[in-house]
Amino acid sequence: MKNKSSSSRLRQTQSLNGLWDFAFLGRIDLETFNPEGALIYEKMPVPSAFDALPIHAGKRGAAVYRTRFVIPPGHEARVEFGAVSMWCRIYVDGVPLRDHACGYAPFFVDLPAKETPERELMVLVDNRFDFDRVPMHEEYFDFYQYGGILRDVTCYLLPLNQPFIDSVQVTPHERYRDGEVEVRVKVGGIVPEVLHFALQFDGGEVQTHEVRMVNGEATCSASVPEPRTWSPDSPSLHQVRVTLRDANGNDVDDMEIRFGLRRIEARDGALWLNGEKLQLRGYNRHEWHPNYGPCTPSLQMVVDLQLLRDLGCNFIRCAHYPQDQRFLDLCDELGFLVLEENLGWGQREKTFASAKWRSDHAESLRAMVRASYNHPSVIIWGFLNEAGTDHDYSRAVIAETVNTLRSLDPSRLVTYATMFPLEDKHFDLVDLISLNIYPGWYGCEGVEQPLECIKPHLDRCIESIDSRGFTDKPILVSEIGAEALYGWHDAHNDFFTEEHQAEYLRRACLASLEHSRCCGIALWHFSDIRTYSGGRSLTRPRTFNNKGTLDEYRRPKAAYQVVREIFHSFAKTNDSVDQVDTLVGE
Ligand code: ADA
Repeated sequence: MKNKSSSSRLRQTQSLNGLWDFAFLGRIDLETFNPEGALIYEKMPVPSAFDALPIHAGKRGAAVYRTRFVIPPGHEARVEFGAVSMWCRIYVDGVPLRDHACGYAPFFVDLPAKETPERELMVLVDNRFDFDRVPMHEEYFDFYQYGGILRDVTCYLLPLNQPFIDSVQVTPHERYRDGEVEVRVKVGGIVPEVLHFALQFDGGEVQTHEVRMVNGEATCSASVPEPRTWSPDSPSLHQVRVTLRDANGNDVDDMEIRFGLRRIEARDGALWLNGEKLQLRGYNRHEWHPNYGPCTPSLQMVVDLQLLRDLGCNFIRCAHYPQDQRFLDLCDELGFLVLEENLGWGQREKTFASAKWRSDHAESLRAMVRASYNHPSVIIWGFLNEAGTDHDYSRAVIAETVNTLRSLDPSRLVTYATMFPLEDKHFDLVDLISLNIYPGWYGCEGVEQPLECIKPHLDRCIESIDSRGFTDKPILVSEIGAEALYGWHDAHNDFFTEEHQAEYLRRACLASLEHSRCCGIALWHFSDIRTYSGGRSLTRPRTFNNKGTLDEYRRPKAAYQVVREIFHSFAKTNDSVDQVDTLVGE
C-alpha cells in the first residue's frame, strides 16, 4: 500500500524498497568500517528489522545494507528514509553523507549530481546500545528495540537549477468549516525572493499565488471549495496540489498532500473537537507483530484498526515513537483520533544532561511534526513518556520541548504522560494532563484487595490535580492495565489470569469514563509485545509485556468483550452519531 499522505506528478520518484544486499558484521568498530571492502553475502528485504527474522533473532551489532539504482546524470536527488534503527551511517557511492541516531524518526539525504547514472546506496546500521553514540535508545525501555531499515526508502529526482518543494503544510483556520486554511510551502534548493505557485484543491480550479519568501517559506491563505469537516463520524479528506512555477510560467515541481478540516481544543477542563465535547476511548498500541517485529505489513495495520473499531475505540495513543506514515494514513481514512509521541521512555537526569541526547531529541521532534503535520487524525503531540517529571531537573527539557512543538505547530495540543500524578511539577506547561497509573497492579504488595485500589486512586489523583489549580486542563488516563497470559485461567481468578485482567479493565474503564473530569482513557495496551531480554525480563513472563487485551497474534483475551461492551455503551451516550458500524474496507 502506497503512502497516501503526499505524492508528486512532476517529480520522478522511485521506491528503493525490495531485496537489498546484506551482511551482519557483529561487534565491529564502526570507525574502521570500509565500504569498499565490505563482504556482502546475504539478501535482506527492505523494509525489515533484520533481528526480527528468525535467522538473526536476538543479535546485536552492526550490519550493512546495499542497493544500486539509476538516476539521470547531472541530477540531484533526495532519498527519504521512513526509519532506520537504531543508529546508521549513510554512504552514497562510497562517501559517508550523514549519521542518524533516532531509530523511529524519518530523515533524508540529498544526493549530489554525478556524470554517470549508476548510484550505490549503502547503509551501515547498528542495534547496539551505546549511550554516547545513540542516546535516544536506552536498554531499559519496556519494548524490544530492533535494528535495520524499518520503513520505506524512496528516491525523488529534484528539478535542475530550480527551487523544489521541501514540504507543504496545511493548517485549518478559525473558519475551517468554511474551508479557510493556511498553506505553507517550504522550499529547498535555489530559493527565490518571490515564489510563484498554483494551488488546486480536490482536482478543481487552479488558484495562482505570488508570495514573498520568509526564511525559505511562502505562506498564504486559501479557501477550499465545497469544504467538508473531518471527524471520527465522518472522516472526509481534502487534497491540495501545490505546483511551483518558474518566471516563464513553466511548472517545475509539485507535491500533492491530503488534509482534513477540523479543530481540536483543550478548555474548561475538557477536550473539544469541532466545538463538541470529546471523550477519548481507546488503547495504547505498539507497532509490532511476532513475525515482523516493528515492520508490520499494511494488512496487519488494517486488521488492528478493525479490531479497535470493533472494541468501540475512537482513540489510539501511539506508544512510544514517531509512527509509520501508512498507519496514520489509515487513521485519517477510518476516523481514529491519535496521540503521536516522540521516542521517550523513563528518562532521568543523566539522559537530560547529554547534549547529544538533547539535539537528537529535538531533531526527532522536528522530523515527527514535519512528517505528520497534515494528518487530521493526529490531534495531540506527546513526548517523554514517564520521564523524571517529579523533579526540577526535568523542567528545562519539558519547557523547551513544549516550546519547540508549539512553535512548529500551534494547532495541536501538547502533553507528556506522567507516572507521578501526585508529585508532578510541570503540569502548568502542557495543554492536557496525561496519567500513566497502575493502581492495584504495581506497588500493591501486601494489599488484600488490589482491585479495590483502582477507583479511589484515580479519584485521589484528580482531586490532587484540581487542588493544585489545574481545573481548566483536561485529564486523560493515558495508561492503565494489568497482565494476563493468553489462555491462563484458574479457580482463584488471580493475577495473570484472563479473568483478573478483565475485571481490572472493567473497573479502570468505569472509574475513568464515569468521572466528569476525565476526558478519556487509553488502556495499556492493545496486544502483547516482546520486551526486555536478559535479566530484566524476569519481571516479564515469556519476555513479553502481557498487558494486551489481545495476545501477540491478536487472539482476544476475556477482557476483549468486557471492554467492548463498556466502550460501546459510552459511545452511544457520548457521541452524536454511532460510528460503530462505519468501518470502510481497504
Ligand atoms: C509504563 C510504560 C509502558 C509499559 C507499562 C507497563 O507505564 O509507559 O511502556 O512499560 O508501564 O506495562 O508497566
